[in-house]
Order: sequence, then C-alpha cells, then structure tokens
Amino acid sequence: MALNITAFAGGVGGAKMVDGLAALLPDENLRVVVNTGDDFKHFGLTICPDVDTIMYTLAGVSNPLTGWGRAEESWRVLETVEQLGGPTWFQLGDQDLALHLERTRLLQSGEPLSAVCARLCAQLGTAVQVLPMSDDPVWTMVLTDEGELPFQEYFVARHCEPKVSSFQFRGVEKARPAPGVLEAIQQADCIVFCPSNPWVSLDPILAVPGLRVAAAEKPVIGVSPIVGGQAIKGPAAKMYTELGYQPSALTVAKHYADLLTAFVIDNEDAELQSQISDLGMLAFATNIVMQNQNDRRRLAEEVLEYVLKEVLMVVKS
Ligand code: FO1
Repeated sequence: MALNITAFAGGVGGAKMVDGLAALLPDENLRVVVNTGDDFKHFGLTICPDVDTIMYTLAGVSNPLTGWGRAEESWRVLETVEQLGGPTWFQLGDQDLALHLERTRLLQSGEPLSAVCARLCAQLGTAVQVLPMSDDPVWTMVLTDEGELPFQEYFVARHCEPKVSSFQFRGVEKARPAPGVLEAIQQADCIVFCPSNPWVSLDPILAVPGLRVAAAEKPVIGVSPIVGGQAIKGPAAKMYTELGYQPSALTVAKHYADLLTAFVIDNEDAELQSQISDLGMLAFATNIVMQNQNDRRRLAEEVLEYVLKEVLMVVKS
C-alpha cells in the first residue's frame, strides 16, 4: 500500500519536490496544498503564481529555466503591451496569459478558485489534487523601509531590494480552508513541508485558521530550503538576515519546531544534525539540491523511505 502524502508548497522549490513525489506515488495518494498569498490582479486578471507553478510542473509544461511560467512560450502579447507603453515588469507569456484569461472568466462566473483549479488541472492533464490553501483572498504584504508593498511588487518589480521588517497575510483571519484541504491533511499518513520559503510560502498556509492545528495532529517532515547558509533558489537569505535570523537550515527547523517530526537537511549542513535533534525532531542529511528530474525523484524516494522507516514510528505528543 502506498503512503498518503499531503505536501504544503510554495512555488518553484515546492514544485520540484512535488514533481519527485508524483513520480513515485499513485496520483490519488498525493495532494498538494498551495500558497495563494502571492496571488494578485494584473491587467484585471487573477494571477496565482504558486498554484500555476505547481500545476504546470505536474503537467510537464513548466519552463525548465525559470521554474515558473510555461515551456516553449511566446511573448507576442507582452511585446505589444511594451510597444503601447504598458507595464512589462511581470513577465506573462502568451500561453500563460490564456490560462489567466480563462481562470478569471471562470472566477467571474462564480466558480470558487479551488473548483477552477481542479478544472484547469484536468485540462492540463494532471490528476494530482492541487488545492489552493483557501478560496478566500489572502494578500501577502511586505513591510519594508520604504513602506508597505504588495508581495509581487516587492519580489518581482523591486527584486527584493527594500529592507523587510515583517510580512502580513492580509485577510487570512477570515480565510477558510478551501474545500478538500482539511480532508487532505486528515487523510495523510504524513505531511511534507516542501523546500519552500518559510516566511512567504509556508507561513501563509499555516496562518489559514485551522490548518496549523490540523497539521499538528500528523507526522510532518520538512525539507530545508537552505543549503550552506544560502537559499537554494531566490533571494530568501537576504530576507532572513533582514528579519534578524541567520539564514540556515537550523533557523528553519526552529521556525517549525512545534510541527516537525523530522527535518531533512543537505549533507553540506550535516554538522547541524545534533542541534536539530536537540529541538525534539529527527534529523536526516542527504543531497537535497534538485538540479534535474533524477534528483527530484531520488530525493522524494529518500524522503518517502525515511517516512516509512523512521517518521511513522514516532508517536507525536
Ligand atoms: N518571477 C519573476 O521573478 N519575474 C517574473 O516576471 C515572473 C513572472 C511570473 C509569471 C507567472 C507566474 O506564474 C510566475 C511568475 N514569476 C515571476 C514567479 C513568481 O512571481 C514568484 O516566484 C512567486 O510568486 C514566489 O513563489
């Protein structure tokens, strides 16, 4: 019998882990709860970057260079927007735009985001359940030395240049878990915290009322998004420092210490293993950098094996 796994994921790092898990588990045994705090409106369209990154990756149509957006993309619309003097800071390819048009049409016709997401997954050809954390809007706001910025403006338009003091997930206190999310957690033998940014990708999911409590009932294994003091991808290390934390796997383990049964770190950080165990969780070191499809599958295999052999043996207090 295959394990039932529910992964909590943000964008690119999360998608790689989920892709590895999807290569090993039957579709019906894998569910992915995805951050929607990064969602925003652009040209009047609803854009859900993390949900799309997960969907495109599982469907095998994601851009292998960026990790976000689509492979073999064309850019006619954005080029024309540029000629017309419109905003081009957020790169939307033609095929990607088609998805945003269709999603926005469906949302405007009254379908909730989770239903739209299920429909788009089916159309793209992935049978893995991709669940937005909530159908209710949540906006990640970045408090910086230049004032408050919506997440995509800070992250993409400003390349994370302003100095961060904190993040706020506006609307989250009223957000309800999307249909299927609590069930996905309850049905799971184990929850996997993907190697996603803790502050802006996984924290918004855990801030949705009911989700942290539900996850706390289950064995949870996390995979570090930090290797050797650097974020595997993106400018996350700068964020850690500005928030007053040392960018390290240990910082991430501490951040989720109340939830984690086990934490997977890179061989390069193996010296942190005993400090992580001292937090009251199992610590496992391997090669966690996923550079290609084989790495994704190999890491997922190691994680699933570790869950079966070690994590499920731990009784959560
Ligand atoms: N990230 C960028 O750094 N620059 C972009 O122009 C950009 C466009 C984009 C378009 C569609 C999409 O689904 C994602 C896109 N991303 C882009 C990635 C994304 O905004 C961030 O990586 C996530 O929000 C953080 O997880």
